[in-house]
Amino acid sequence: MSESADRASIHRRLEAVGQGHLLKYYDLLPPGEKQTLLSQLAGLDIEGLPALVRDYVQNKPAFVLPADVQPADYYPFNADSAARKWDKARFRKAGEDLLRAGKVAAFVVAGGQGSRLGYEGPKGCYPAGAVTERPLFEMFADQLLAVKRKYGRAAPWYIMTSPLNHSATVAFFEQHAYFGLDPKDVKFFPQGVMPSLDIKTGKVLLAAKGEIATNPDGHGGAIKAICVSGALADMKQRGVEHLSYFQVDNPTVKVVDPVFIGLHAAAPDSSAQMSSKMTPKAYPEEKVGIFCKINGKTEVVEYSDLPMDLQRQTLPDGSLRFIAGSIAIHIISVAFIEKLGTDPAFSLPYHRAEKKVPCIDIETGEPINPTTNNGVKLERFVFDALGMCEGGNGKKGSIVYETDRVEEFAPIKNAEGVDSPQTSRELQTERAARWLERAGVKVARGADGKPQGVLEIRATTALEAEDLMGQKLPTEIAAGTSMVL
Ligand code: UD2
Repeated sequence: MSESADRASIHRRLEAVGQGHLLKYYDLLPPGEKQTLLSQLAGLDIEGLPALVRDYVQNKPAFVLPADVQPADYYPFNADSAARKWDKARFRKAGEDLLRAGKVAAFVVAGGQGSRLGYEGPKGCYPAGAVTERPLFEMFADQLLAVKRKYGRAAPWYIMTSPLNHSATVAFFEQHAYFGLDPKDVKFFPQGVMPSLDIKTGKVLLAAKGEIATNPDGHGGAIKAICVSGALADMKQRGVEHLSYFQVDNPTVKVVDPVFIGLHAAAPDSSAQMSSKMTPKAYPEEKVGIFCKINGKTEVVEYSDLPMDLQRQTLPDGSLRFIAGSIAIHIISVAFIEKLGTDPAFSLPYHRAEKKVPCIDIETGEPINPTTNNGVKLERFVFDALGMCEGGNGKKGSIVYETDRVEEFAPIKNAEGVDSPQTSRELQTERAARWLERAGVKVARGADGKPQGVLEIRATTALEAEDLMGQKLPTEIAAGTSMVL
């Protein structure tokens, strides 16, 4: 079809849904930009826009808490706990066998915009090592180098980017020679985007005269993106059966954890479709999703949707009843992704967020840098797929495994305060100190119990505390030491 026929047909479709303004500046654009705008518009679900505007701009979806909401069951970190005894060694072996057989891949979602941190560029490039300031991506790559050495088999690494940071992410890996990984084991693919909508009118915002404003479609976009990008075919061709899913902002995450993989794949109550890690909430108001059992199925309820009286409820021992906070670490089976992502009827719900979206004024064409929220962004969340796992009601379902916050949750989200580079450095140091103390090293701690220095243990030195045993270590770490092992 000719460009003018393309334009005419898209214009008709846009006019029919009240979005004709998107072509207002079309005739003024240079030829290349005309084509780019038409392709961007052709990729939009134009006929789906009125429903989105009605449901998420003119109205706000109301969350209705189901009647039967219980705390989710979980495998406690301490496998000898009276609440639930389980055989950690057995599941570790099951997970290690899968790693040795090449059936596990690492999967990081790195398509987010990282606006809270105020860092320009892909968040994975952020300097995160407590002492070395190595970028997040390098910290994960180090783990994968160590995993290959330990299990004799490389775990491939899938990296979900977004169209907004894809080339910058790939260029970063190329500049750093893939941090020593074999490039054929590192696969990048971009997630989809959603148009950003004007908060008052529901009109799609224009980022420029020739470009609509979009946002990545949420980490839930991963399921479709894996299927359509060729990543699924690559996984199947390699024989990968399970994806170890994590977020780009957490430098201490275990990129692959044999115990968790083993539980997911082999626990009697696991559907082996999608499993999750949790840490006990630090306090009732902590802003993390909460694992609940809804009509017998494990699901995450957003903190803002669980009534505060439930969040504050305690058990006789004083602990929180709804204690299982989501730290966004999952194992997802490739078969589950294929089942969902290739089903035409599959979709995850949208979640609405009000944001400041730079755009142009449709009337004048002048750029606007808003100081208050002017846009609605729609995102899908991957944990909404948990309720789609088969089982529940006593049958096999989705399992949750407790982990220790210091061991694997030191996220960098904000420039200052909670979940900041400073708190992450402290947590990385605390974890290193614990590992060293377990290996018999004396670490100087202050009156507040915190290590008096900054410590970092590279994953290539130790993936877990046990890996330090038998290594040549200092006998003592004095106050004020800044040390990398
Ligand atoms: C997420 C969880 C929260 C808790 C916390 C733990 C949600 C909605 N909330 O909060 O419950 O588990 O993490 O750290 O998930 N991303 C993409 N594409 C997108 C959007 C995000 O890849 O379109 C990635 C992003 O790059 C990052 C991760 O998803 O790796 C988390 O994104 P976030 O910063 O929006 O989530 P956060 O910290 O609000």
